[in-house]
Amino acid sequence: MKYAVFITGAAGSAKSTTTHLLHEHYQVIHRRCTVFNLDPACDYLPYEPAIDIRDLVTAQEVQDFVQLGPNGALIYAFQHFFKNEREFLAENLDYEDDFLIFDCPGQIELYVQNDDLQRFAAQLQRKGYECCCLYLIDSTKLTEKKSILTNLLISQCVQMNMRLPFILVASKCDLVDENEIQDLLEDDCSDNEFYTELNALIKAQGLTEINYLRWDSEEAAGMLQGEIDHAFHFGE
Ligand SMILES: Nc1nc2c(ncn2[C@@H]2O[C@H](COP(=O)(O)OP(=O)(O)OP(=O)(O)O)[C@@H](O)[C@H]2O)c(=O)[nH]1
Ligand SMILES: [Mg+2]
Repeated sequence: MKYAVFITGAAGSAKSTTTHLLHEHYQVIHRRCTVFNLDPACDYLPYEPAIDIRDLVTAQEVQDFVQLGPNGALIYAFQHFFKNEREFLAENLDYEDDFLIFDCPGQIELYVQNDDLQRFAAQLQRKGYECCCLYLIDSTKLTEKKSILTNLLISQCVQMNMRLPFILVASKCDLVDENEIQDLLEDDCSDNEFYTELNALIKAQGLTEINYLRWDSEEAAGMLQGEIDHAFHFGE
């Protein structure tokens, strides 16, 4: 079998760090793993990608040639890449028993106004890849009910767009008290009717089942592997 994992989440939510963690872990457990950087705006990566969107186009190059600011340039570069390279990517990604990891950009526009990634995932599926989407939320942003609901709703936008098995992970949990987040998640916000309705919807969707990731934990990579394997029904 062949597998592809899309690592998504808002800007700074630890996508590249998680990609690196997973890549190293797969090497340790002798899984063949290929890593792709799909972020045309990043300056630094903690890993060495096999394919790097920046070798073909960077957000800075777009900014230099087109009248766009940094966010518009990132989206333009991403769309340009998929318009011109989707066939190349799909033709070159055909490794038996392989795990592909895609480190994606954080801009929500790429998921709510654009279906390049979703179409690319569908193309991989046609080539026999099982795909899943891991969505990271920076847990330091989960400090009040409003931000929890907002972040979970944004995660739903990504899930709706990607149409793949979905894994929700709260990152940077070394910086927060997980129990406080869990209490906020379970609070039914009875003093605000709109939040109460939203909360019920989010609970019904199973979105309160978040995995907590702390990079100082020895179990972090194993937890990620377990969740991804579960999404793929790996070994069943
Ligand atoms: N304390 C703490 N910091 C973390 C953790 N994971 C990542 N970071 C830090 O968070 C920052 C952002 O991490 P990245 O992995 O670059 O995040 P990203 O989502 O790839 O960021 P963009 O690509 O810019 O959207 C970096 O300074 C990391 O070192 C964690 O578990 N705990
Ligand atoms: Mg990154």
